[in-house]
Amino acid sequence: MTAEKTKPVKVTVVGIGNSGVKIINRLAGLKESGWLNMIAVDTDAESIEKCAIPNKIVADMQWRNGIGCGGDVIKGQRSLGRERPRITELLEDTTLLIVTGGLGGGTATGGAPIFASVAKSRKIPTIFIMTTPFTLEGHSKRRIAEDGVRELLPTVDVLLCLPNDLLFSSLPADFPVGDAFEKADIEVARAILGVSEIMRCKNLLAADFSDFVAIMNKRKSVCSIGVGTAASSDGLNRCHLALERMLESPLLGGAAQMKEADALFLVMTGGPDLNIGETKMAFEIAVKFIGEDSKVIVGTNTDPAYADFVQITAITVKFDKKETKEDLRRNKDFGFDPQSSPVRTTVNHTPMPKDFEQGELPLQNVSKGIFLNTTPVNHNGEDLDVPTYQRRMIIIDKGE
Ligand SMILES: Nc1nc2c(ncn2[C@@H]2O[C@H](COP(=O)(O)OP(=O)(O)OP(=O)(O)O)[C@@H](O)[C@H]2O)c(=O)[nH]1
Ligand SMILES: [Mg+2]
Repeated sequence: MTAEKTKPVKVTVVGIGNSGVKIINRLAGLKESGWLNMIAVDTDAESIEKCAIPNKIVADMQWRNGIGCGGDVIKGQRSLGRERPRITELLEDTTLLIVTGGLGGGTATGGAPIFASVAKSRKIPTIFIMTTPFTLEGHSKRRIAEDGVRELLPTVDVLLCLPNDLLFSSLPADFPVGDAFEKADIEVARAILGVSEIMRCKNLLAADFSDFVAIMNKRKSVCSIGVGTAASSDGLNRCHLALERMLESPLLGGAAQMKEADALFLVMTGGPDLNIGETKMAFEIAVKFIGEDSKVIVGTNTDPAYADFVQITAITVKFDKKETKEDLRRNKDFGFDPQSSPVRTTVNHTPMPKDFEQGELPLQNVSKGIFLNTTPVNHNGEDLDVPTYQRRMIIIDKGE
């Protein structure tokens, strides 16, 4: 990491697919995000059209014609695969790549691994901050998201899955749907901003990004992110307020999550007016929320864009005592299991709400075609009368 330290920091944030593009749009709307290199990528021309940032591409226009992937992961994979040269060019000089989008859709689920692969070949560290589908989206979306996680896991440095259910959990039932999506997207955008600030912490920080990756990558862990902000005009003690808001952040999981953490990253960003007294006070209060044996890494940074404003980001990491990342890659059973740990799919992630698990439906949709009324031909537990593509669950790209 020594070589990186001498290079200017260039954090590239890519929003992929409809959801990713909306999040990047929200991120661009935060005035503190001006230092980030933001790129919007989608196979859907309309979504790109609506996006206000200058760096945007409609992927695979020649084959997809700007109509999106309609939930087909293979199409997403192929479309973004064809954009490899353009992606490589876009990531030029990038010090850290952050990718965001919604797992469950075709473009983001299929395309995100292409970014991971290009970044890996260019030795660019990566953080993927992906949302996972709402429970109400059903079993098939969840499966697609799980497969997406499995695909990303071997290539990325850090994968944070933010459950959409959690993003909406703090809102009352009568909250307008449109506003709820906007709020959720801002929450994800804030989390991205908070995580990227780790790259800029010059003061007090006991570790750099390589330590961050080392801690996150050590073994399977449960992570949560909380971001709190406050302006000087919000009250007498803006740091206190920001801390309170951070603790209420839906993705953090409350003070209990901090208490149980094995490691805590705490990053405070403010304008030139941020003084040492309020920084010290905020860190001292925050540290009271965590256990005695936890490793704490704190950092601060100032930027004129944060004038009269403070942002406190907490990333808690709780290691799984049993499973290492290697175990997890080998493990074929990637099902979301809210009982043993909130999400089993990711190395690094936020907790899934208890009711996320949807039971297997007793449906059998495998057709035996013309072999319907014959005695099954079984080999190694497989019914050979069922077409291979159905037994292996291969998705056939019909080129639509
Ligand atoms: N937080 C949030 N999540 C969203 C939003 N829209 C969709 N999602 C989630 O993201 C997942 C993927 O949806 P999209 O982003 O529309 O999919 P895509 O990547 O564009 O893929 P295709 O449309 O199939 O090409 C969905 O299953 C939802 O869980 C949004 O506005 N905000
Ligand atoms: Mg789309």
